[in-house]
Amino acid sequence: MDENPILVEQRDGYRVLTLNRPQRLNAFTEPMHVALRDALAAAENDAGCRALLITGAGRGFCAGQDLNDRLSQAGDTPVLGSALEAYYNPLVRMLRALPFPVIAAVNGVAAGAGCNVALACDIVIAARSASFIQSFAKIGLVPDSGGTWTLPRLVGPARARALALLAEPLPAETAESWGLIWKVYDDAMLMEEAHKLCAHFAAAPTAGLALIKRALDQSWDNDLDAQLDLEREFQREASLNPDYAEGVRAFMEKRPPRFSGRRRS
Ligand code: T3D
Repeated sequence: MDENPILVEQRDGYRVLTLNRPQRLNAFTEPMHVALRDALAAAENDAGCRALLITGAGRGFCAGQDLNDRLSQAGDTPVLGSALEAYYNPLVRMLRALPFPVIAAVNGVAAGAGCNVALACDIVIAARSASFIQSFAKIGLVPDSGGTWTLPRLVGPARARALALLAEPLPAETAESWGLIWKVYDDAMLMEEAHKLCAHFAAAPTAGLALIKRALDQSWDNDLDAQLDLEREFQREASLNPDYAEGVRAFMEKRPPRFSGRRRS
């Protein structure tokens, strides 16, 4: 068993989680799922954590499910619904619901569930050498971890279909130009840029950002009328947070704001 399938690093105002099974391109096993779930819960419970950075150790980001755990004996076919219910679905739900921005720094190949877990993060940046692969079709599976929901919304139905049906690697630069991800950086610059983003969010009005995440997610289910109502309610809630008053004061006084983030001041 791997000793530390998830490395956790505490920074000033944010945490870094590194998927750490480099010999298998950080493919998911049950212990890795459990460690990741615990690390996400710990970050959520830490009021001082205002952003999360997820990346991979070694040359890959994540190659999806570890297929060593899915090799079946003759006559013994693994049935996968329960693995999604127990691990992948809660992981994606948890990432979407975290009350602060989650940044994926895709340092290398992101395949299968590894690709879709990255795409479930709020901001995805990638090394120029990275690639994104919906590998599922190559082994007779269906994109999971939210892929069938995320892909058409990010890149439109034509590209989503081809990505899912062909399972071809999509180079990071194309992923950026298609709007699948936010930005591509030279490999040597990726982590520096990722830390810059996190440091920015560690000083941001976190409660307001959490409302932005929820509003954007809920917009997919709403018509314009319902979304306008939701914006009214969320704006009301945002304005009750002391960070709003501080933001306005700082602007008027021409100084940088001092946001309380997740702590009520
Ligand atoms: O099962 C369920 O619970 C349902 C959920 C499913 C979710 C899924 O993610 S299904 C999709 C699973 N993932 C894949 O099918 C991807 C398999 N991997 C690849 O196609 C390739 O490895 C990559 C395209 C990602 C990278 O290719 P390349 O040439 O850069 O590297 P490589 O040589 O293939 O891999 C390096 C090592 O990692 C290699 O081991 P070795 O030969 O050096 O000992 C390879 O076997 C291992 N590895 C890569 N991906 C996986 C893996 N080992 C186990 N599981 C993997 N997914």
